[in-house]
Amino acid sequence: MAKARNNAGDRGGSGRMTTADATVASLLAHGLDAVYLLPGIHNDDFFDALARNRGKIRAVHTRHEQAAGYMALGAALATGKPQAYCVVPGPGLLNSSAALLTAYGMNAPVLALFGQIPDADIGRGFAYLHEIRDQAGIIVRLVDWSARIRAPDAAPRLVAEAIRSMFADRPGPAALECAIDVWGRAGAVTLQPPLPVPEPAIDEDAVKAAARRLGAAKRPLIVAGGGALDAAPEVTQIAHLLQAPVLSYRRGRGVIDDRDPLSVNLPLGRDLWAAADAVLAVGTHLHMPLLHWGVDDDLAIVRVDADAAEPARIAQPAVALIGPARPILRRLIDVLPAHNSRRASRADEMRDRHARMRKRLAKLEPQLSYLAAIRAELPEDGIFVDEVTQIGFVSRLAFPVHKPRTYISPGYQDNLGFGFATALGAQHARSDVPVLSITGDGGFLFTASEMATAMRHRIPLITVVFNDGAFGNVRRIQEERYGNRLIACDLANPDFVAFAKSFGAPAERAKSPRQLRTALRRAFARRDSPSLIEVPVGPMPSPWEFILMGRVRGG
Ligand SMILES: Cc1ncc(C[n+]2csc(CCOP(=O)(O)OP(=O)(O)O)c2C)c(N)n1
Ligand SMILES: [Mg+2]
Repeated sequence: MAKARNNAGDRGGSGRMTTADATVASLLAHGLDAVYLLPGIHNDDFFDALARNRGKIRAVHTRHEQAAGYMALGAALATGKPQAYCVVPGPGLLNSSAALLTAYGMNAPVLALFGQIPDADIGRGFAYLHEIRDQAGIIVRLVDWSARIRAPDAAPRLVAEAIRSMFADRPGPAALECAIDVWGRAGAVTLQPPLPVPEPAIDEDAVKAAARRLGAAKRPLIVAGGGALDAAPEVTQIAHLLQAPVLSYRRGRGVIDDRDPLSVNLPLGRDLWAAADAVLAVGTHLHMPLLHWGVDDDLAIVRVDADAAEPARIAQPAVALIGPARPILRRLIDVLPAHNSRRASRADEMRDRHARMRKRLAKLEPQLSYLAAIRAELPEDGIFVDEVTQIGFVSRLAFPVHKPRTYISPGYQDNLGFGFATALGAQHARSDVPVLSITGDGGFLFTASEMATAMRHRIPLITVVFNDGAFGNVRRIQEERYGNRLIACDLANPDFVAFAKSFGAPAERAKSPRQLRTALRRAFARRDSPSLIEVPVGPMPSPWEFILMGRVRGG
């Protein structure tokens, strides 16, 4: 059997091979060139198949399963391509589950490969190593598509279906389980090419209705979410046709270049929402506008969404267009000119609005100055990875982004501790551009042990840890809302510079935005190892009045 496996691994074609070899060959057939993982006996045969394909697919092992999941997530978000991670069942699955939840929330093409106990005994409660009740039932709650590989000849089809599902309908993660005794089982296998992703027909009547509504609007607004990332030129072109400002917040940042005066941040977007008569919402839940800012009959909403269930969830739209944004918006660009009003440039008006907004935000110091230092040193196509921290919150409003997929933010999960490991994955998958992770002292220690992963795999990520000795956001809320009754918010920290150095990573401290710039320049010059910069900071002014804002319409 070992011989059959070796042959299959070398040949990479159809023939007699194990489930593990068939799975690796199928991943390769779909263009995957890395698996983020942490080993264990359930998956030994799969790891051995990876070892025999070492030149074609990299095995990137982490120090905790959550980081394997987050690295696959970061790689998927930075590239827009499918990425995989593999962990043992039970605790391995649960350790990675926050990352999988985040991948779901961010519609990221992450394929989770989970081990299982012996196939015949699944569900019988025999107390096998890592056994968990109804593992498949847990997985079904986390992803839209999942299956168990039960034989070698099933692997190619299941991998292909899993990966197609990640780009069809509502895009997002998928999962495959495989039992400990099935990975190594050999049989006749026919490999197969990737399955085409079905493209839903475009509803021409709805496109015309959308063009009429938007073309007639006096105060149109566009809202771009994560579903618009692959339609950046189309969104920008429609914005110019309509002279419509484009609001993006976390996931949609970069869809329109922030140098374009039509690009607006969240609070400015809310001002415009208040007076808008038509909105084009592309690949966004519209959560904040609909639930916080309000809606009424004077606002015609056109939704473009890959998920047919999404548009009517919170409020019935005037028009819903279902499918991937790019082809739909292209069609809209064809049809819109015939229905569009004559429009004067709004560039001057928007510049004026931006200037006033900058004045309102100016009190958010030192956050703005640190972000300016980072923007000055991070190249335009470098990737900024956000975190749930003071500098991160302000970056969502005021860090200029120029291209899609260069700003990675956790989306509605907003899960503390996602940043460092996600950024490691982004940097691993995009070794051609620099990646920078910002994190608080709280969030960093969620996955700080992955500095070992960064060293082991020589991932040149730059991490800036803003250290205020606290879960600062929580602390400020306790000060402001609970009469300074502090609980569970002050932190005992390591010396972060010494911590990074103990792994062999270059590290230094920067005590001002100016010092941060100099430290960043040194770090960006280094492409053979990770770098860490610790920035000691004090309490910072609250950004929340610019994020959680009340109703502006609909009573
Ligand atoms: C998984 C998860 N747990 C808890 C929280 C709640 N939370 C939000 S911000 C925060 C503190 C963040 O501390 P730190 O990373 O040091 O950033 P700082 O606010 O101090 O800048 C916490 C605990 C969360 N968002 N996600
Ligand atoms: Mg902190």
